[in-house]
Amino acid sequence: MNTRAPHPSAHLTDRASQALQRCGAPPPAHDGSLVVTTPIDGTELARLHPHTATDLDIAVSAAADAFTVWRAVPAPARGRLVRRLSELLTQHKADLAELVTLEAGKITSEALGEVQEMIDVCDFAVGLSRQLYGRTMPSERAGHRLMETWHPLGVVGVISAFNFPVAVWSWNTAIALVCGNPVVWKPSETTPLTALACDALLRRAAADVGAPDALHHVLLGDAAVGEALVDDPRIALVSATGSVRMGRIVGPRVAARFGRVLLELGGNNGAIVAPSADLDLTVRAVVFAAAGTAGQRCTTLRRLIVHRSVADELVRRIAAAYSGLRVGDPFDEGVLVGPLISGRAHEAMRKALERAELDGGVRVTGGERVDGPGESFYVSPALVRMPAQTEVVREETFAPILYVLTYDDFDEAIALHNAVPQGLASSIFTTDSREAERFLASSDCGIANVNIGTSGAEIGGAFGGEKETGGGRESGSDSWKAYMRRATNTINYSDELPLAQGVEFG
Ligand code: UN1
Repeated sequence: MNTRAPHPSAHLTDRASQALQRCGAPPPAHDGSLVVTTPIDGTELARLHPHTATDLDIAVSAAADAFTVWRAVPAPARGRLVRRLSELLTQHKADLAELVTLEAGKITSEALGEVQEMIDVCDFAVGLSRQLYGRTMPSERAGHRLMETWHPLGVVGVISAFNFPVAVWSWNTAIALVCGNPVVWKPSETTPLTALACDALLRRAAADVGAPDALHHVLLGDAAVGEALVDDPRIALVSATGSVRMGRIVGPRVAARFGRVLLELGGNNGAIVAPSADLDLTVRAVVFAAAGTAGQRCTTLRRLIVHRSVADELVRRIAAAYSGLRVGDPFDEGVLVGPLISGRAHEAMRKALERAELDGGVRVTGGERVDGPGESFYVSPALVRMPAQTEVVREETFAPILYVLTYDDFDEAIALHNAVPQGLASSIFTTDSREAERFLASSDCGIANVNIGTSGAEIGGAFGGEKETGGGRESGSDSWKAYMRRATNTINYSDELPLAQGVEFG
């Protein structure tokens, strides 16, 4: 394993503060109770003041007031705000990426990619602002028109996770804004500075185009703030990204007040590798999908289901590629695997590996802690051959562990693939088009790919998954419909009053 210990860095605190201020936010506080550290070496970046339930109440009522103004602004004019945000994100791409690296530990290229994802979704939303199409349907009655129209929904509450601290916010916010909705955002406690930077940029965009300032609010704090958001009847839609455990709480609570919910929960993503697969391409795709972002994407590849005839060779080649991966300081050029987010994440990885070995799994490579400075948790990505899809394989462990299973028969591969509770992303590697099509028709995931990995989706498609992943769809395609209210309109332009279904009344 080619590793390199990151250098201890007292200047990371200054870097965070400067990047934040370049985005137009005030310098971060250092006297609050929300302690922000970097996973790079554990350095304290800030001590922020968490918000209270009263702050939430004030923010939601300001957002609700802003809604009454914003919903009356024509959608293409709302698009101007998002276009300005896109420009500011482009100008501050490096600043935001720096904060993402500092708070989430992503390597620079992936951090920049995440900001690019924000810019892309803004551009998409601007186009959408002229395309919030409804349909017209033929009315069964003469002199009548039947149509549907889409209207702003209300305040959208966004709860986001540490691993995509800004992109997931932007998917929700860019779309919500063009749909006519204000946003109240509770970011992960781990990544509040990136959230404050986004808030500053959006407020500046709003000022530049004359949109209400109260369209956007960030609420920092722990689960209690999230819970208050979930229970607030003024929040029309709660869009929450995080664990299945969190979704089990959020879903029923929002449903109990008949609010709308959009859940983006765990993934336990699998890829099938068929005998005809192009192995050079497969190895590259697998290594990025399984080891990239240190295994901390919801789309990370966690299960590889390989035909017995190619399994030994593929495992050998992945292991060889893993041995060339540099683990270390995500700011360093050449490093491809940054730190795990916390000691807890490391503990979860360690335990999962232990359980896999008890189940008869054989660790081919990786899974060791790699030296890093201060309080940090660097690991080498693990590759584990499993005799069966045991319980630990069916769970999502948010760390770089790739379990390898073998199959003999294609139906068996599909059955194994679908036999997990989660349903986010999936792939097949094959050059047999029949197999590819059968896989696309059979994968029970929201995302199913051919000859590319499970992670790194473009924003133009709808993003989300089935089963325990929660069923929500965000970002592209027609995901915007979740952020709007549909009305069916029947207009009578005749001077008769025929009743539908031929009913006579009087
Ligand atoms: C997530 O991990 O929460 O497809 C989102 C991807 C990214 C988004 C991941 N575009 O990997």
